[in-house]
Amino acid sequence: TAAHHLPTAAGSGASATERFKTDKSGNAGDTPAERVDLLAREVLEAVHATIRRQKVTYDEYNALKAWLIEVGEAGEWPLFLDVWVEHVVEEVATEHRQGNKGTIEGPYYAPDAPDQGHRGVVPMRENEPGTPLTWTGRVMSVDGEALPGATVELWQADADGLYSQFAPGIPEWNLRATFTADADGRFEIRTIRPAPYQIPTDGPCGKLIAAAGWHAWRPAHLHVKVSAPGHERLTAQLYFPGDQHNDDDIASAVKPELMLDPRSHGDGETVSYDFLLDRA
Ligand code: MBD
Ligand code: FE
Repeated sequence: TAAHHLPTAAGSGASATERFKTDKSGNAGDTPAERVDLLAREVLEAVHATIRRQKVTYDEYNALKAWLIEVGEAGEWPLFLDVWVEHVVEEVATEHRQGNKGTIEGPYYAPDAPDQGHRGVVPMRENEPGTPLTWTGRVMSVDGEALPGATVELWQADADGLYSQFAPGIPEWNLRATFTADADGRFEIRTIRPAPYQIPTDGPCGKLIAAAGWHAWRPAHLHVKVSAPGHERLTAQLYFPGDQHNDDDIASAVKPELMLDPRSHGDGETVSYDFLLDRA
C-alpha cells in the first residue's frame, strides 16, 4: 500500500486510523442526545474557560486550527487520544474491578493473532534483537478458580520501537500472538524483552511534544488482553523495574501493580505474572 512508502508517523497513523474504523467505530451513533449535549457542552466550556483565563490570541487560535487539521491528515487521532486521553477513560471504566489492574490499550492492537497453544514462542524474525524472556502465568477468576481456555493476547514493539501491521517492512504477525490457558489456567510465553519506546516524532503529535518541550518516551512494555467466558476482558501492559520512563510515561499508563519482577536465567530472563479476572 501507499502507506508503506510514507514516513513513520503518517504510515502508522494511517494504519491505526484504518484499524480503529474497522474494529471500534461501530456504535458511535448510539449516544443519546442529552448525553451528547452534556458532554459536548462541558468540553467546550472547558476550552472557553482556558481561552478567557489565558487570554488566547488569534495567532494561538490559528496555530491550534492548523495543528488539528494536521492531526487528521496524518491519521494521528488514535495516537493523540490514546496517549493523552485514554488513561482517564480506562480509570473510570475499570474502577469497580476487584481483580487485576489494567491500563490503556493504545493504538496498535490487532485482533486474531496466531494461536500458539498454552506454551510457545511468539512469532519473530530469525535474528529478532532483544533478550529472551520467558513468562509463566496463570489465569483465574477473582476467587482463585482456574480458567482453562482463557486467552492471553500479547503484542509488543520490536527493538526499533515499531509494531507489525503499523510500520512497513515487518512480517504481519511479528511479536503478536494468542495463548490459550491449559486445564489449570496456566500458560508459558517465550518472547523477547521489549525496548523503551518513543511515539512517532515526525508527525503532529511529535510537533506538539517538541513545541511544548515535553519528551516522547514510554517505558518498555508488553501489551496484553486476557479473556475468558463469563468474565470481563482485561487489557493491560506490563513494565520492567528501573526503566527510565516508568515515572514519566508520555501516555500516563504505568501503575505499580503492572511491574514485572524479571530474574536472570541463563542467557535470558524469566518472569511470573498471573491474572485474576472479574466476573462479568
Ligand atoms: C504505544 O505503543 C502505546 O502503547 C501507546 C499507549 C501509545 C502510543 C504507542
Ligand atoms: Fe505500545
